[in-house]
Amino acid sequence: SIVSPLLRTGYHFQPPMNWINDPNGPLYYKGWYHLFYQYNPKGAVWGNIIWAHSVSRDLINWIALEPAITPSIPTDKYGVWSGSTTLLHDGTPAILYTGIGRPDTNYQIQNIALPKNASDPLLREWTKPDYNPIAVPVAGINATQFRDPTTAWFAGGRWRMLVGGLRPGTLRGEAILYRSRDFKRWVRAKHPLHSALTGMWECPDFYPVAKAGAERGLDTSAYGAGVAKHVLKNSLDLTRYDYYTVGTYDNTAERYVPDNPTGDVYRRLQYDYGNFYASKTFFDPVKQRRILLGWANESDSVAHDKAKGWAGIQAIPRKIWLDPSGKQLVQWPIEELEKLRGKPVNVGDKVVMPGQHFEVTGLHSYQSDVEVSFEVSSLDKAEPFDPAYANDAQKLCGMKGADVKGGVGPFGLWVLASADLAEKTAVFFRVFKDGYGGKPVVLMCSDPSKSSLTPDLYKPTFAGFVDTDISSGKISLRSLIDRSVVESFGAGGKTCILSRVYPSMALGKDAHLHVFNNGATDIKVSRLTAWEMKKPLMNGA
Ligand code: DQQ
Repeated sequence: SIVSPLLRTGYHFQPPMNWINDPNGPLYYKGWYHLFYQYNPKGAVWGNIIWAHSVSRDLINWIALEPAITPSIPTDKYGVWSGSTTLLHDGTPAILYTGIGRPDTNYQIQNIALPKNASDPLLREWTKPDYNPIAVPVAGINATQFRDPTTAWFAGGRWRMLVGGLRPGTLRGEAILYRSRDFKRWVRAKHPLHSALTGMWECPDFYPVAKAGAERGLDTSAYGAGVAKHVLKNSLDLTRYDYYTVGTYDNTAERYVPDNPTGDVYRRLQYDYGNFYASKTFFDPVKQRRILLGWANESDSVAHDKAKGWAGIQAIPRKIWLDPSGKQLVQWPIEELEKLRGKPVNVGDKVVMPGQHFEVTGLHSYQSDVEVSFEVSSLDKAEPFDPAYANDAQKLCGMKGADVKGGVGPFGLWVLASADLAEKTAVFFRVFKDGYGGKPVVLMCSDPSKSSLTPDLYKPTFAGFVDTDISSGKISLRSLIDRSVVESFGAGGKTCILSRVYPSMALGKDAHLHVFNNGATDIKVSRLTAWEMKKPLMNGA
């Protein structure tokens, strides 16, 4: 079948062509934001991976540079995989990354690269010092599950960093801890920083956060006064989601203890409940914030990826901080994104009765940013919550999709909808009563089951619970719509879902936007604002 060029995203990060995956080593340096990423220069499938490199003044407009790291030494000859950047004491950035050292086995080794010329703000050339490698898979380490070094932090006279791993012969994923005095010679600690029976931990990330509700970010080495908690994230190879815990880090004992001891296995927190993986944060010293970047793979077939000539995008950079509850993080698209907004279209004080919907007109919504504030008139008709689904939002939403009538909700947006509504992606809430402690439970879903008439697409339903107090009836939703991606933020960024969809009719100017209510209770749109989004500089494409 023919793959429409209108499915190529407009303001989400991507190179002009070919395959991309994990964001690598993001940092701010001498006036520029740098993003490296896993890239196949030869095609739209994973393989031949190198570190491609782009720079930006605002994390929205991107300029592509020459690749930063390519295979060249014995310890990275067969692949340069994911890693991170650390600013050394003299301000020089250092890249730690995983190299593949043997042709046939994915034998993994940690390496370091340094700028050839640290006075170049664009950091165009990188060298690999001769003291490479810095960490090899000795006994006790699974050599093929040992990768993705973190940004290092400095504590008590030593640098520390984590490498993701899987304990040999077990299902125990771990964050293997290393220390170094000089950033050259690294010694493995006896104990991993943390571990759990979850399978391999890819792309760990570890950082401090300021007090609950404070939006400012902290340098990765911050410790003590001003640090409320630490966050540990890992990307689970088995489920392909990014999970995190909030907890306490003791840098003398070299231990991290999650606040919720079962948080690794039950009611696990995810950065995003959709298509978002191998993410990484960095501290932005300019705006004193921590920024999260994550990879969104295609949900399209490999044949389509090849026909399109590209696969993979990066999510919109998100500011990330500790929620006022202290129990979870909150994320919000960086404010620079708002520069792309065109003229706003406003709807206010509009009631949507049970079974009704209305179209938001006056803009082309295929490349847009939509913010809505809903008000639920009453929670009386909310369906009872079945505790069997307490740990399985996705299953619940799979059963109770956008077309399944409910009590309070489903209500929300139909985005990328065709004129006849045969195609539409639903992003919505559904409220249940009698959850934990008798409180209502809010479910947020992204339901792509009707997103396209194209056959054989992978159309996973994504869902997460929203830990918000809905007793006032109020809840908000923001969706970044960009041709084949819908990136949504529920309740001010408490729950996020990125979804890839491939409409066959709801393309370009034929895509429509609606508000719908399939519940039995009136829903008021107290305010909706929608903006068409301009196209930024995107790596020359
Ligand atoms: N992708 C990289 C690995 C990492 C995985 C290889 C996560 O380093 O573990 O491209 O998507």
